[in-house]
Amino acid sequence: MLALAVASIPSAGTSAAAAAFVVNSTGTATDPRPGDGVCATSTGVCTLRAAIHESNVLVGAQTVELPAGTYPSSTPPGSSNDIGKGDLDITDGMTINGAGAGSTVIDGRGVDRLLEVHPEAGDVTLPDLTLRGGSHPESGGGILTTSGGGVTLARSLVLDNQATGPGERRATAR
Ligand SMILES: [Ca+2]
Ligand SMILES: [Ca+2]
Repeated sequence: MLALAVASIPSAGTSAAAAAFVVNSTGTATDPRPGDGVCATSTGVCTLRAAIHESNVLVGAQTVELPAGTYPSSTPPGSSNDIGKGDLDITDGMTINGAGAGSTVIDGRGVDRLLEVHPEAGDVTLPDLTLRGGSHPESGGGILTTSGGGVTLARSLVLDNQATGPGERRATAR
């Protein structure tokens, strides 16, 4: 019986917990080596954009930890699917975890929408943060998703985002 009890202990062969990338900069640089498991810009910090860039390329769903602070999301010019410009393009499942809607803010500063969740992204979860200041001339002022997965907001606020395209006006009129 003792031997059986020992044998029933779960093996350690299950996959390790998904990596968490902790953002430590309010900069907007990308990660020059995405997919190596390390979130680092060319100057060695981890920006929100670099963390998303790394998580997009690294296989599996990672968590981006976004401590209290205000993080600019968008860099000019807007309306780009280049990871280095415009909104933050999400192409893989991930969680972007804030420290609370009152303390962690992603701010579009009116440059572009904040997040674009692409068709291949799968499930994206956005707990405990505020998404504000997004603007887009067509659609998705705050978040645009074309993913078949879910975009889940939990205890998060979406404030002061606007889109001004015809589709948005039609949607609003309904
Ligand atoms: Ca990297
Ligand atoms: Ca990933």
